[in-house]
Amino acid sequence: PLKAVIFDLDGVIADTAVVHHAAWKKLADDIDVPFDDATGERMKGVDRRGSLEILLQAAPRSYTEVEKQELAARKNDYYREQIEHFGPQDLLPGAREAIESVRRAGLKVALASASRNAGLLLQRLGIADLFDVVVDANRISRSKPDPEIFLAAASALGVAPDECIGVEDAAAGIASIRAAGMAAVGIGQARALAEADLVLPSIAAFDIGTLTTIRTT
Ligand code: B16
Ligand code: MG
Repeated sequence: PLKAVIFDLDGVIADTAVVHHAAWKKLADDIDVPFDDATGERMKGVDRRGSLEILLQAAPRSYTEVEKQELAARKNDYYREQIEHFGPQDLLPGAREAIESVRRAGLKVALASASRNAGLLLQRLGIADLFDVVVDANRISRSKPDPEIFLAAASALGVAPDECIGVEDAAAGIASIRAAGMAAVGIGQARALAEADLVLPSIAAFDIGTLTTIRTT
């Protein structure tokens, strides 16, 4: 039986996917590296350092380790400047209701975010107390699409992977959920999330009542 729902943060609960995108675009412009929407899509759900490596694939020269650390830190500064001003108004429409509906149904709720800024964001958004468990990049060693983060969340909740649904906006995240042996709900465009068991256009369409029977095949 379904016992828990594990939510991604960026792009599912908070409208931060566009903020990450804008921060990477600003960094790309700083160093004259081309950056298009397809590159931004590939970065979704991938941790900061992994995202930088994706950006630098299009760079005309190579960068030293010290330079890469500076670039990753600079991108994070750009990102933090924006989320400093975040509040409950930056929750995606229907996000709080989706989480609350899961709790009301008697299921457990966890967060699985690749973002090292997840804790700060949950505070700003005013939803930190809605989660039984929060797993972010600070607590795992292998980034999405590896299943580690979703498996860690299930383990901390004390439930089996096949008793969980994972909710994600990124292809790397859907892959992580499926590799963990969970049912995957994609949020966004079906084309980008073909591996999901079900794709919803936004978190506002999330209905726990219709999800209790969804299973991986
Ligand atoms: P940070 P999620 C991910 O969060 C984002 O989707 C991804 O674009 C970002 O690069 C990553 O977090 C790392 O974020 O630089 O704040 O540590 O979607 O897994 O909640
Ligand atoms: Mg995401």
